[in-house]
Amino acid sequence: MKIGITCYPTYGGSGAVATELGLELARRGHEVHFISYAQPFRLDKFQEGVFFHEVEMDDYPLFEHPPYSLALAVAIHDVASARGLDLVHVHYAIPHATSAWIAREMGEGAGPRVLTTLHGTDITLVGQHPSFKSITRFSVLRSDGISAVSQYLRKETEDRFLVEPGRIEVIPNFVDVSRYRPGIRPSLRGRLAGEGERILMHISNFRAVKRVPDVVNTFARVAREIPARLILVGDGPERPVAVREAQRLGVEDRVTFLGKHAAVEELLSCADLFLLPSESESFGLAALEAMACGVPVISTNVGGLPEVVSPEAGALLPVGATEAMAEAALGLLSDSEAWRAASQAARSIAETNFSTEQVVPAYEAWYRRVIEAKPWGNP
Ligand code: GMT
Repeated sequence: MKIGITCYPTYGGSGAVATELGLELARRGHEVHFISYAQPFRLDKFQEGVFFHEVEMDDYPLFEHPPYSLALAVAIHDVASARGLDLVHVHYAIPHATSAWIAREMGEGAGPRVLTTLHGTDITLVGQHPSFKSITRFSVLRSDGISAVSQYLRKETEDRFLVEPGRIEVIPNFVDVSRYRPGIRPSLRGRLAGEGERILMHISNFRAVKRVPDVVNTFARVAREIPARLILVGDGPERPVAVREAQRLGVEDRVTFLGKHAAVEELLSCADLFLLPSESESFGLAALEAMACGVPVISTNVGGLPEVVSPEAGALLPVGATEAMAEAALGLLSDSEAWRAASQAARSIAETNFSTEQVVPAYEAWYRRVIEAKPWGNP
């Protein structure tokens, strides 16, 4: 198949999943065209069958906000007609589903099928804002296929956008369990933490929804009891808040801010525990990547997280329950048998439910079903 993929190129789960999917589809013999305003952060190496098309934007003094959605629609339309795309698969509805819908209309009956994967805040937060809600619902419903990354997000979308049951498929996020695995580069551990220190890790885009201060708070309680280091990977608006929280709690010398990293598997496989105390999470890709590396996860029990993290692989606790999170962390970090069991369970869940080999064929089957069905709006 000839497949267009549009995603956000920036640090975050939806762009990561879209890129890993495109790369794997190309390995399976498909021709894959990424269309976005910049090269997706995980698209960092040449791979046969993969092309990147940068959306051209002409700035003009009249525009305080250059209309990216329109430029993207034109880029999708141009790539689709020049390369004969069978379908365009957009990740994150806003504005991608709208641009893809315009591109299909521009094809006047010969445009590509449009498939939209919903990732989370495109439905639960940004998509609820009055300035986006009606256009988001309109464009999502006009997609030829709609998928959500968890049962939770499917239900939220059905309820909030009044979508009839059965229209949204659930295809979960996935992880390459041969790349994300335990013990990738053990020598790195000594560079991340001191001798005898346990490593707690958090990876995110440091937005308020991730509750990074809760990560620091949980860590500070753990660090009072055992030698430990917190490694924070990523960057975003809450980073200064996390720095202040570490200073306030007197643990700033035990917290390392590593900034953004595209390849996180080497870091993850050195961790002893992954913390994800988010306010809301439709899936929690970083938790899955940690689990694949055999790292137990302590997360909140919200959104789609219970579909990914299980109590056997760590702990699921209420939002803001940092004391209970610290207790669970100490329980695992001071009992090697319990830690080993959780680590094995984490790896086994990733292998059994979320491997590339299981999930990417589900995307291919979905593509085939959508191509074989009549285009949207043709009864
Ligand atoms: O929705 C967002 O805030 C952004 C998005 C992203 O690009 O990271 O995150 C969502 O998509 C990820 C990939 O499917 C999921 O793992 C995250 O749980 C989800 N974030 C939220 O629901 C807050």
